[in-house]
Order: sequence, then structure tokens, then C-alpha cells
Amino acid sequence: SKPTLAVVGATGAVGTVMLDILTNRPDVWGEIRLIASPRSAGKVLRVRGEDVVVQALSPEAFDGVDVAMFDVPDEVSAEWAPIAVSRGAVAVDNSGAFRMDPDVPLVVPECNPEQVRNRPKGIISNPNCTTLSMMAAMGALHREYGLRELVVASYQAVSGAGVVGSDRLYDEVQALAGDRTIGTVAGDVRKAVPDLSESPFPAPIAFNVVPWAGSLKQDGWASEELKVRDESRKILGIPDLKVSATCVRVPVITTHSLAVHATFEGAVTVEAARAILEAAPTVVLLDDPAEGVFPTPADVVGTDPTYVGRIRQALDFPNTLDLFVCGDNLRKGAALNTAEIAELVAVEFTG
Ligand code: 2RA
Repeated sequence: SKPTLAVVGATGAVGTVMLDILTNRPDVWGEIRLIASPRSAGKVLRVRGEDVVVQALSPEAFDGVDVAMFDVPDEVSAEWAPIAVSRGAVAVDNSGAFRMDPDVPLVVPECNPEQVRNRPKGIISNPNCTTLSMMAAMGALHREYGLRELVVASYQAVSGAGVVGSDRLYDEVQALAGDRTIGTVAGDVRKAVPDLSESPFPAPIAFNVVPWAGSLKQDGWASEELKVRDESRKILGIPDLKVSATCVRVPVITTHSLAVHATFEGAVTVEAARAILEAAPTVVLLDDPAEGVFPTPADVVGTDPTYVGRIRQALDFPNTLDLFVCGDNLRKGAALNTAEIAELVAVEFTG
């Protein structure tokens, strides 16, 4: 019979997209159980065209569950994913709690699908959306050329910080709209937006860019920047990959973008890279600048592929390509990749 799936965190930004994805993908699941914090329990959500009552997170909620997806904060996953496993489920976790655990695979189906079976703790991790947004493209180029170095700047959407992130940008834009002097004097945006102590971002995000994502780590690095480094190495299986990232939040609701400077073992050509990316099933090439064709977040949001454009041979670096990548941070960056991992596990139940 078809396996039972639990979606933990069903009411959050990623959970909401997950219900849409589960409704529209080939249906491999028997029961789909929705689980959330006690605060959200009792809510009725629609999935696969049916109303489902959200259950409160409890050990018993996992009884009979074969695969449990977690889209919840790190500390909730750290506590509850092992509980789901102890009740017999395989946990597919989208938090940062287990990603760098050597006994937990970090899976992108385009790069390392075989790793789903290598899960001594019964837990499989889904990568951070910033790393994940470029992995399908970088994995395809790595297989052909051997990746050596990645220098990345991200342009991250506010929904990466959850529903509070999107709400904050809408609120700030509303506070600023209509005043045609805004953005002309230092500090005027900061004065006009709602109290920053209530924002998930450390500076105004409307009419601005904020060079910060995540929490402060050693030597001035942001946690998000270290995740790009650590997770890219693990997913691509290149432990000594040289990576340097600068993560920036931009006033985009959903879809992360990355400017990537990727260096390979030998010389690379734009033509060959285009052919490789065109052949990659989940990558879409949008690269005709003369016609104004390149990926932008506003044109990509709500879709599944990884979009690549602006592919250039770096002028002073013969082994290096520069390119621009966009991917929906809630879909491939989070819910879709989690669903794809869970489907790889579901095959074990249905053969
Ligand atoms: C962000 N990648 O964009 C992080 C967390 N989802 O904020």
C-alpha cells in the first residue's frame, strides 16, 4: 500500500507551498497527515483537493507515519525529527539542525540521489535554499568540468525568512509608497519604515539592499555564507572546494538569485557550458541579453526549474565562468526538493 506522509510545519511559508506541490505532483502517498504547533492545531488546510485538519505536534502524531517532512525552526527539528524516527518514520528535514552531521545525507536529487539510502540516523537533510538554488546547475557543470572554486554573491528574497519576512517588505513598501522624495536623503527610509526592532532584517529592506542573512559567526561571517560553503562541498562531494560567499537580502518577495564565479579544473567555453545546462532536465537557460533575455526573480517565482543566464567566460580567468542563477527559494529551494527526496524514499515502500 502507499506510504503515509506527515508534513510538520504545514502552516508556515514552506509548508504552504508544500501543500500545493503535493497537490500537483504525481501522487505517491496514501494518507497525508498535517502537523503543526499546538497554536495551529485544528486549522483546516486543503491538500490534494481534500480538507485536512491540522494535528498538534506530539509523539503519537507520528504513529503509522512512513515519511515525515519537517519545515520548522532548527530547534524544533533537532528535538522532533529523532522522535519521528523513533516512531518508525524516515525524517526529511529542511532545517539546519542536521545538515552537516556526517551521519545525515544532504541531498539534491540532481546531484547525489544515491545518498538517500545512506541514512544511519533515519534522517535526510534538505539543503539551505541559497545553496540549493544553484546546485542543479553547478552539479551539471561539475560533472563535466570538475569544479574547483566558487565565488558567490546572493540576492536573497525576503520569504527566505518566512512569512514574517514577506509581511515586513509589504509593510515597509506601504509605509514608503506615494512619497516621491523617499530615497534621496541618508536615513530617510530608515525613519519612514515601521520600528526596525520588529523586523527580521537588520536594516530597511524596502528601497534598499541589506548585506546580511542569518546570524553572526566567527570573524564577521554570516551563518548563511558559511552554509553556502559547507553545504556546497557536501552536496557536490568536493571536501576541498574553495568557496567564498557574500549573502545579501534584496526587496524581492520570493526567488533567490546568485551571481556565480565558478572555476573549473581546465579551460571552459561558454558554448559547451550552454550545451550542458540545456541538457540538464531541471535547468532552463535564459541567455540572450541582446533580446533582454535573462532570468529575473519576478519572472521565475512560482516555477520549479533552476534558471541560468548571463553566461560569460571570465575575461582574466581562463578556467572560470561567470553566470547568474535564479530559483524559487520556497519551491526548488525548499518544498520541492524536500518532496523529491521524500518521493525517493517512498519508492522503497512501493517498490
Ligand atoms: C534565508 N536561506 O533565505 C535562508 C533561510 N531559509 O533566509
